[in-house]
Amino acid sequence: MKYSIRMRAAEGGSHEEGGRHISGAERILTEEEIKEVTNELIERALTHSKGRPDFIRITIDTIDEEAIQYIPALPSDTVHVDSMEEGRKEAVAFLTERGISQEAAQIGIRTLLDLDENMRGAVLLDARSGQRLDTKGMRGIRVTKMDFANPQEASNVLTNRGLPYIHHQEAVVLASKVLAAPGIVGELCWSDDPEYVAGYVSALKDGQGHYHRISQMKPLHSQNGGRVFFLDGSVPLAETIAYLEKQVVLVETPK
Ligand code: WAQ
Ligand code: MG
Repeated sequence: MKYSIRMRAAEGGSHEEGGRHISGAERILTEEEIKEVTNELIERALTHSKGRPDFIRITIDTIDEEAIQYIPALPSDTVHVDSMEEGRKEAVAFLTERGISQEAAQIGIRTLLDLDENMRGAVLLDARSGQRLDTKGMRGIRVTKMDFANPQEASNVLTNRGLPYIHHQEAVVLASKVLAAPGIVGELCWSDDPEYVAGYVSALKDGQGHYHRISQMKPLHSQNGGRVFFLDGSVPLAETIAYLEKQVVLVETPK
């Protein structure tokens, strides 16, 4: 039996009451692993650099193992930039080389820069017009029910590759699921954690997805951050959202 574990934490009340989003995480675990990892997630929520939450919710559901989809991890590379301005230009260039319009890519960057508080989920934008497609306001769409198929092995592989950061490792899982979703052709992200200035873009080229890590997307000590998913309109919006929120996905160890 496997379980989906999700954690979200906020300050100033729950998210529903307008509390400020502090942190969230999702894992897929066996029964033996649940207790230990639940403790880790609580510890992580309580010691987050964005502040101390007064609301923490842990949700645990069983999952149907027959429904698990196994997908490869996106291959990744890192580009080192000298400034956040250069980082954002690099993000736009990567996305526009992969079929996302200049306008949509720029709107994506602007949307994240304009956030004056953190969202819990992502903003969905049309990859051509840049128009917002979801109607979730400051909540956004939250991707859940995903993990590495073999978290320890995946973490070792990425650590040996010079990427020991939990931010990176979790982002590879999320980005791999997101780009596997029907109708999604790209993503833009940088962290809302004040000390983590790296971000990434991902997109498809000739059907192959790629994760492009960018060393700087924002100033140090800033809590600005978020996620934008770009959609091509090839499937109904509800189908994309159902995949993001409900499909159980395990990501294979990066090659
Ligand atoms: N579903 C949708 N949106 C999410 C989710 C999720 N499960 N988790 C986070 N977000 C959104 C939300 O708006 C957060 O405010 C924002 O993303 C940033 O979340 O390779 O750590 O967890 O080194 O702070 C980039 C890694 C790390 C770059 C990103 O995001 C690299 C990161 P954080
Ligand atoms: Mg964060």
